[in-house]
Amino acid sequence: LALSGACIVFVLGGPGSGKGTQCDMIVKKYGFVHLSAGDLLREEVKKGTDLGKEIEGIMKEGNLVPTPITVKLLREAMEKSSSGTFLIDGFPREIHQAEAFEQEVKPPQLVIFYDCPEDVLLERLLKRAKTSGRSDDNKETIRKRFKTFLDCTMPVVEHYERQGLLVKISAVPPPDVVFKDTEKAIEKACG
Ligand code: UP5
Ligand code: MG
Repeated sequence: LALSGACIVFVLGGPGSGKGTQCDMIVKKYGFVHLSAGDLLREEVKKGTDLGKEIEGIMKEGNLVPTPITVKLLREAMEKSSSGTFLIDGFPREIHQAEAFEQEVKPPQLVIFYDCPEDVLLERLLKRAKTSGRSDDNKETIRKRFKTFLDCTMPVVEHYERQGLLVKISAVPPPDVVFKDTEKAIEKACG
């Protein structure tokens, strides 16, 4: 299979923790392929298809889109690319999704977790809301996104911690400081 030689890095963290920001910096330095599950879902919403409308409703509630949809979008995006290392940003968001991806694609080599308290996340997201145009960047949906993260995604973080694949990085300092720790994690696991 085309993806059997790929290196997978899962990039996890609460809403607004800086997953996208750090992935952009990783791409600039290392040239990896960045796939944000949220961005892929938002592209589907933009198409205005029935599937897009279903996804839109789920995201507005801060809930998780069914696993087969997200895995299919990720897989298709990966197969379009020839590169060896993939940054999978914002996925898997629950244990079942981790299992599905590992079975259908392959297990990750590294899982980065950007750790950040909720008050900092809320401030960032409300600031971004002024310009993001994201329908989930409002106080009510942000609260729901936090709850989904704690209930569903933290167990994934703990799962990979037990497997020794997790690198936990504080996402509180400015982006360039966070990136120093990101570089260390990448170079240790993928260098
Ligand atoms: N910022 C970034 N880093 C900073 C720093 N160190 N110091 C100060 N400010 C910093 O950053 C957020 C904001 O903070 C920006 O303004 C940035 O400048 C600033 P960003 O890099 O965008 O953070 P990120 O973690 O990417 O935040 P995002 O909002 O994208 O995270 P979410 O996890 O909430 O969003 P995502 O797009 O991944 O998912 C959205 C929804 O899609 C989910 O709620 C869910 O409904 C659905 N979804 C699924 O169902 N399944 C999936 O697999 C994926 C998504
Ligand atoms: Mg993002």
